Amino acid sequence: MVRCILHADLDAFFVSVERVLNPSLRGKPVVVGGEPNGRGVVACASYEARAFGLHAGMPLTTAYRLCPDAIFLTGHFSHYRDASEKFMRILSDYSPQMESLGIDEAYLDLTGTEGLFGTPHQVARRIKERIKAELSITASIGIGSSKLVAKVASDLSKPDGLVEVAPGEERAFLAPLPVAVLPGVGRQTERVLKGMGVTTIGELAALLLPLLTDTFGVVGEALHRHARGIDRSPVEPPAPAQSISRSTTFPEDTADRPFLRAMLRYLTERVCAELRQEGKRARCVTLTLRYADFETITRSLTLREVTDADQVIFEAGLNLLEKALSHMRERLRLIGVGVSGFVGEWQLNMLDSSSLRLERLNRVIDCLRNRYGFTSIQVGRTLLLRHFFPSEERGYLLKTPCLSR
Ligand code: TTP
Ligand code: MG
Repeated sequence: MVRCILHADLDAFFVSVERVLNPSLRGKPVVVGGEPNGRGVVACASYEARAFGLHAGMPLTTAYRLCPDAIFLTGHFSHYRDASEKFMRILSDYSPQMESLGIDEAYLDLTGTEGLFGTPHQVARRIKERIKAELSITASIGIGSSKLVAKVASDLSKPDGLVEVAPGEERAFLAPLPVAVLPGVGRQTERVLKGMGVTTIGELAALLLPLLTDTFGVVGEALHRHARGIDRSPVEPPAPAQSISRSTTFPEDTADRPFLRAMLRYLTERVCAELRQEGKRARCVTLTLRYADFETITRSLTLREVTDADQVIFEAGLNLLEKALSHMRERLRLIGVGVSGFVGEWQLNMLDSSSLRLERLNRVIDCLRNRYGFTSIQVGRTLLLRHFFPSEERGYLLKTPCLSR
């Protein structure tokens, strides 16, 4: 049976949300990622900034050199999360089969939904209109018989576009496009293909399978299929996260121990708030440290009992941190903490009375934070972060907030 897959991706997502918060940014080159003299990279460049060669992943200092007139913003991650949740809710109204990828894109399997919602084209128009009306931002949508074709179509239609590839037209649609638009074709593969005289997908599709498998191994088979527009992968919800983590790069490399402990405590609280929200408890705690020279070390510890308590996970993380600090060889640029080894509620043993007390205390703290903001209630240890970071509704505004799970 021919499937019908829709791929939706928000345009210049972080910048688009910033423009809702501050409409005077419209029509201007805008970069979300940090101060132009900062140490980070571009997370999102507006289309006006892209005209100067700016793109995601470029060091901010390079971005500033190429486009000194751009407006550089640190960003508002809690707003991006809210917008992302609303976007995903809109999409989920049109099919139970949905697969979200990251923060601003998702696939919907619309096969067989025509009787309910109209043609895929009508559904796509409706989704675009609702995103504009409810979020004041634009999305690009691709429709095709596979995830591959739908994604390439939506990328091609950007910004604010809608491209539908009719069944049977897949190969002709892909043929003139450069090989790099295919998923999995990175710089290295692109270079090798160029050496073989192949720059377009049509040229790739003309190559014989044995030549591709000799050159690329199993990846060669995928290239052969994809170049013909064949992709049978199903639309399915992403597997539940196996870990939850938070990390941040410091404004400056540091060896300030009270600051490092405070940062660890704060990031642990963020991790545990999510853990409790998901109704999970964890057994394993992992600390990540990155030195100024980018060498990264991770240290893990397994707890005797599973827990979702800030206090217990912080104790474990602090233990790991103190050990690492005792032979710290230079200043640090990043700290992160993560938990894994989850169990759901039903696997819990009876909690002892001190665990129950912590449990009740943390629920009250969660309620207060949900109502009055994350920094409305703090332990003494994290108070010194006030001198380093401004706070916003959901916590401190870190230089590089991390959305990883
Ligand atoms: P993308 O959808 O890849 O990019 P985009 O929405 O900014 O632009 P486009 O119109 O081309 O879709 O990523 C979505 C958001 O994810 C982006 O706004 C910022 C964030 N992001 C990063 O933080 N770092 C990155 O390297 C990339 C690629 C994205
Ligand atoms: Mg996008």
